[in-house]
Amino acid sequence: MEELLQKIEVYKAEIAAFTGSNTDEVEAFRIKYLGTNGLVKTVMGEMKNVPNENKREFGQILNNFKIFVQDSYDILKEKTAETENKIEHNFDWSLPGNPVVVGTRHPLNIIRNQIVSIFQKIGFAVSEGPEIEDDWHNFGAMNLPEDHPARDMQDTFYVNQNPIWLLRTHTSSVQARVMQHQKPPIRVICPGRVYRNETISARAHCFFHQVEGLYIDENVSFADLKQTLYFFVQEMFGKDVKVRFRPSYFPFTEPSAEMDISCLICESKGCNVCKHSGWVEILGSGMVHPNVLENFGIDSNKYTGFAFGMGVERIAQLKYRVNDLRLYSQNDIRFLKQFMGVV
Ligand code: 2U9
Repeated sequence: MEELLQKIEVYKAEIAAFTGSNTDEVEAFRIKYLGTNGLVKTVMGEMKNVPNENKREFGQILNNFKIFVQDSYDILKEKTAETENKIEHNFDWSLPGNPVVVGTRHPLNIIRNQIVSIFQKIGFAVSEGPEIEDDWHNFGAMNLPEDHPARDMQDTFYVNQNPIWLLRTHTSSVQARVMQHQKPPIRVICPGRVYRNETISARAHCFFHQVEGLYIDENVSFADLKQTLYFFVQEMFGKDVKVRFRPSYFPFTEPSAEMDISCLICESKGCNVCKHSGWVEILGSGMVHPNVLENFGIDSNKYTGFAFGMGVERIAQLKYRVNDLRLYSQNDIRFLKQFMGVV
């Protein structure tokens, strides 16, 4: 009994010295003393060992102890609520918030969006299609029959289970799908990712991005092609830009031409980018080959069309002076954050 009285005194001293002042600490206090397995319960349990003649006196002591603990807890709880309330009221709501880190648009998406909106201004619709294509949509329909030597320039990746499936080498396959389902007039641009079996280096990659365009109607001429592409470069690179066309060869267009613009980096004075020629190549184009029109049941005596294709990386390289293609897909934050704020 003497021992029990001593324990109670120790607990009382402990409680008086308790300094906890937040909700968690006060809750820990409650559990320790007043909880189901708390010290008050344990002390009360000792009553059964107290001789009958002392039970009355002891009952009083234990009861007082219980009241003391309960009162101490109530006071602590009230004080804590008060201080926490005060902290809340003293909070300066005018403080600036924590900055939210937002991502940046990828430079290729910025340029892709710009190209798309320029062509939308002059009435081109936008179409997208699958990246895994069949041989016919990618090659056959584009006047590139099997064993055609021009297929070598567009070697790609094939699906093991069925080699008629391949990763598209250009977005022409999307125009092919448009021609399958739509009658002329057709005026469409097709942005998207394309694949080639190339060794990765600063100047080549096994995937890149294109925007291709197609315009088919009666009386579409090479003059329409030139004026449309001239409008595009003026919108993209400014009114001072000059253009020139060089004859070229593509199996899907005849005649074909590559388009150069005057070098904006050195103002045509000669630099590394234009290889001291004053001109940089930006896209390929031409009049749609009659075979391609006929492949889709379009009468090539009635309808003509022009088509063009450009690499988004190439345009971005000229706009932002990116000299290594690999930077676009390495996800290096130091590269990407330079485009912060460009929309
Ligand atoms: C159809 C008919 C013709 C699309 C064309 C080019 C010329 C061209 C290259 C530019 C750089 C590919 O990204 S690149 O490597 N493209 O030079 N593309 S004409 O001709 C078509 C497309 C669809 C039905």
